[in-house]
Amino acid sequence: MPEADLVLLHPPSVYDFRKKSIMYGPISDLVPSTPIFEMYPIGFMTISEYLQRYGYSVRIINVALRMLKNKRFCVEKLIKSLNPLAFGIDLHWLVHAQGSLELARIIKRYHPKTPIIFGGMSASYYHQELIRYPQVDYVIRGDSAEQPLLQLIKRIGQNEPPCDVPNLTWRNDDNKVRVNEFSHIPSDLDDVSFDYRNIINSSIRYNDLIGHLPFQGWINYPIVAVLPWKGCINNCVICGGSAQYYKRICRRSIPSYRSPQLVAKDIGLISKCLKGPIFILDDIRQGGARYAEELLDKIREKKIKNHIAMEIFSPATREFLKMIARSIPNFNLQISPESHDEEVRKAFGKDYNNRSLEKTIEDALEVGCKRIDLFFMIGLPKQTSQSVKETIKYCEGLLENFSKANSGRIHPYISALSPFLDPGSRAFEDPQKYGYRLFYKTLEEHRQALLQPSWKYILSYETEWMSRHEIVTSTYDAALELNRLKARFGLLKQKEAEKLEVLIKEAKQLIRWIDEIVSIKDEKLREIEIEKLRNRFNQLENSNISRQEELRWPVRLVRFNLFRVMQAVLTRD
Ligand code: B12
Repeated sequence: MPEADLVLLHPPSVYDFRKKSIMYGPISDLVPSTPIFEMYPIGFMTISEYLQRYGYSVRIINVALRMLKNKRFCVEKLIKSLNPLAFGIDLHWLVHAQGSLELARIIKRYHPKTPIIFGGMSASYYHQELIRYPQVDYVIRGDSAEQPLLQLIKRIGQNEPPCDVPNLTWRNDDNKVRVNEFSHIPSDLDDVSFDYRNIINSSIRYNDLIGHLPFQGWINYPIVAVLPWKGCINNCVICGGSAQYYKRICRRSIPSYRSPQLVAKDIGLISKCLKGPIFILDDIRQGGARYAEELLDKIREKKIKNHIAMEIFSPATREFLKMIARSIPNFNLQISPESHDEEVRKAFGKDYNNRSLEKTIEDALEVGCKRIDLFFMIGLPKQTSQSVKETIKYCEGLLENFSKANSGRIHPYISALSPFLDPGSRAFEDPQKYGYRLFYKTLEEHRQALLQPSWKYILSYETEWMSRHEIVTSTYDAALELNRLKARFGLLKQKEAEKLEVLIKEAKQLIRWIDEIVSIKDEKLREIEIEKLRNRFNQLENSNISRQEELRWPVRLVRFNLFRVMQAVLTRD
């Protein structure tokens, strides 16, 4: 097998989760991953293509997924067998704080002289703290690592110090931390490639399909994402990808856009090979009305049959929804009102009323939207347990009001803001102002938190209005009610709802037991008692408070056009 110049590794959230007794709860309920967060950043794809363009070979290994898929898979054996110029590990999401650092430690043990490079949103935020771990040699800051990484790999190959590599934090030979200038802030996204054929190609070259897959179950549900830009113009209080984060940490005052032609081309290429849903990340109106119109026009020319899901950050006009319907026959929407309570929504940073939300739902259903997912959250400023109950009542009202036009097309979801409050968000930087109390602030505190026995203790915050305990119990209670509603309105089969009900009640019970165990003073005894619950945790594994399958948009019967996949890989057409 060819040796890669750079090996990009995606860690599990906790290493080694297979040996630990932790009740993760519903922390990953609303994303395709398991609580191990096995999905690697989409940026792995752009990094890998960019470096290859300049003559460096890159191999992606989704270590988290390989561990999930095979209980006997030996990470150390894999690490030992590799011999690249450098290793790259993502610390994009803070939930990988423990897994990423532990994986790096193992690599250092077998390859003490091979540099280890970290990158991603959390790595950028914590670069000064991260570089102090002996297993970390370099941190690339910012949202666009391709070019700095290329320069760094060149310097590593030449055995020269990377003094001129932009956006880099590193330690020199005297062990002094150096923070290079942050000067690489590309204004557009047109020089990177979101070409999934590259990943297919790489999995063939390295004979490792699983190591390249984005998450468990992807083969049956091949969803892919396209990215119109990086950055955000909104400043939601709890979001670590808000305008404030990008400005402070990535030095980006406006988003960097990918031209509508290229986004449409990305979608066209995907639809030739994959018959699964395509998710256009972010609200395309962020780029302005002309951007949205042009993108929709270009997509229309491609005559896409795949289901396409789009996010809208605020209510949309009927005109805009009609424009989407004209371009995308199978379009789906995601909206996150966060709470039914307009005051809570406003405190979150979203200033629109329920009337305009309902009008958008009504219009979208009328113009032919295939499905609308509505996301509500628990753990928000000004939100009480009572308010959460009222949110479920509001969902009931919505399902009732739209039951005729609805026919199963409205899907409400609720979950806690978990496990961590995003670093770099307004609430994280100024918790008191927004009514938050943080249990963990540094990277090391978050790393250790991930080893706590239940998600209640992993949860990094509580609010003035809800204690950590209330956030947890109210999450389970809301889920119970919402699932009953879903069964009543035919969004969940009765049997499935009953099964979920049993699991949620079991989870609540376990949370209580863990509370009792945590209060045991003797550490050894505490560990023994937690270990006794491991089987119960395992039974709950993957079965959370909602059915992840419900979140899935339809996949056409034949999920891949294998002929097209092979043709595309071989001919790049
Ligand atoms: C798209 C997205 C998702 C997609 C992920 C798609 C994917 N595979 O990447 C989905 C919806 C699945 C998702 C899920 C989650 N997300 Co999210 N997501 C985003 C969003 C909207 C955009 C991210 C983005 O633009 N990426 C841009 C792409 C092109 O680049 P990239 O992947 O970041 O990679 C570049 C750099 O980061 C860097 N880089 C990344 N990795 C590495 C590694 C190395 C070695 C190097 C050198 C560089 C490097 O270089 C890359 C190329 O330039 C942001 C919000 C925002 N507006 O930013 C939240 C955001 C990133 N998500 C967040 C969170 C918390 C999550 C979840 C943990 C939520 C949950 N509890 O379930 C999960 C984790 C999923 C998992 N890993 O299994 C937080 C992260 C806060 C934090 N610091 O931890 C954010 C900031 C906001 C939010 N709350 O949603 N998310």
